[in-house]
Formats: sequence, C-alpha cells, structure tokens
Amino acid sequence: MNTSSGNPYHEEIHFPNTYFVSSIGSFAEGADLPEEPLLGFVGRSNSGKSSLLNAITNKRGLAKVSKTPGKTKLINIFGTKAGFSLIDLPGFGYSKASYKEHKDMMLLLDQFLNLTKNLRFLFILCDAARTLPEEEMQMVETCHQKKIIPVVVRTKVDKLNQKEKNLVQKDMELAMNELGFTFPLFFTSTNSGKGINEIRKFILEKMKVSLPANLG
Ligand SMILES: Nc1nc2c(ncn2[C@@H]2O[C@H](COP(=O)(O)OP(=O)(O)O)[C@@H](O)[C@H]2O)c(=O)[nH]1
Ligand SMILES: [Mg+2]
Repeated sequence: MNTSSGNPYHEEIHFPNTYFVSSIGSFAEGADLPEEPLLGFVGRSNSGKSSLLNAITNKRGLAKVSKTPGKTKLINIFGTKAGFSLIDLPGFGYSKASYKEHKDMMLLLDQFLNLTKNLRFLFILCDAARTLPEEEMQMVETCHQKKIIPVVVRTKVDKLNQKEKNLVQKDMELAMNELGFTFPLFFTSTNSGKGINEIRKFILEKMKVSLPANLG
C-alpha cells in the first residue's frame, strides 16, 4: 500500500531507509568514507540528480537536506543499513559555474575516483534532451579503466516524444560502439516514475540485498 499521497514513484520495490550522514569538501584531511560498497552519483547541475536520489530512496527531502546554497562542491554521504552508502558528488560541467569552479569540481571528483577503494558504481546522469557531452563520455571511460562500473542515466525522458527517445537510444549505442564496451543504461523520469523501480532493483541486486528482507 502506498501511504504517501501524490507520490509518483510507485513503491513496488522498497528501497532501504536512507539518511544523511555527512558532507565533505575535500580529501586533504583524509576524509572518512564508509568502509562498505559505495554508489556514486554525478551530473551537471540541473541534470536532475537531486530529484533522482529523492525518487530512488523515496525521500523527498533527502538530497536537499544537505543542499546548502554556495556549497555545491560538497560531497554528501547518505547511509543505509543494508551494507552500502550513496555518495552525492558535486555537479560538474560548465552550466552556471565559473571556469575555476568547474576545475575545482573536476579536481574533487578526480580525487574521489582515485582515492576511494570502495566505489563500485558511478551513476552518471545526463538530461535525455542533450547529446551525451564529451566530459561525461570521458567519465564513463575513466570508470571503466578504474574497474568502477559506469551507469549512464538519461533523465527527464518525459520531455521527449517517441522519435526523440529513439534518437537517444541510438546516441547511447553509438557511445558504446565508440568506447568499445557496454555499460548499464537507464531512462528515467521523476515525473512519471519511469525507470525508478528499475534502478532500485539494479542497486539491490548488485548490492545483494534480498528483496523481502530489505526493510532497513
Ligand atoms: N520534466 C522533468 N523535469 C525534471 C525531472 N527531474 C528533475 N526535473 C527538473 O529539473 C530541474 C533540476 O532538477 P534537480 O533535481 O534539482 O537537478 P540537480 O541540479 O541535478 O540536482 C528541476 O526544475 C526539476 O524539477 C524529470 O524527470 N522530468
Ligand atoms: Mg541538486
């Protein structure tokens, strides 16, 4: 039974209770990351990252809890009691950031990818209405090299018609051909709920959380 009225996320697949743990701004002081498998989420600002995290975890305010204006460079750690944590990484890409801010963010992201031993998956979000930019492609490749599985999420598919959706699908096939390997791919809409259960299922399966026993 879905008790939260007006919830578009259809909670057929229950996601473990997820809560804000801490924010870190750099690894200079040896930031403490949970000693367990980590799932990272990256995307340009406005790619729909906060909306997606809230949808997957079914917690409307989760990604906003730590969203302090002017502190967009923070890495936010969200815990579960199901043996894994979610890491909300800073938005990268030019968008509204200055060149210096962009460089700082990329540096932090790079540090993160180099230093964390426990990052298993990196969810790379990109608005489905755009062609996957070069930087996102590079990130997919970097992950692959570091044995981190890149998961590409094309967000906001509700904005596209069928013809446009087919083009995005083609774009992704081209990307895989160009890279020479395949990667998990999801199409999502937090408006319609499309793809949300699929991502939950993917995470729970990969993290070996048994479906009936995941009421964390
Ligand atoms: N149409 C549509 N808009 C979305 C979707 N997800 C997010 N948005 C909108 O995109 C904007 C940015 O979303 P947000 O989650 O804050 O992105 P973030 O900056 O990457 O964290 C907001 O206006 C959201 O309402 C979606 O699935 N469909
Ligand atoms: Mg956000």
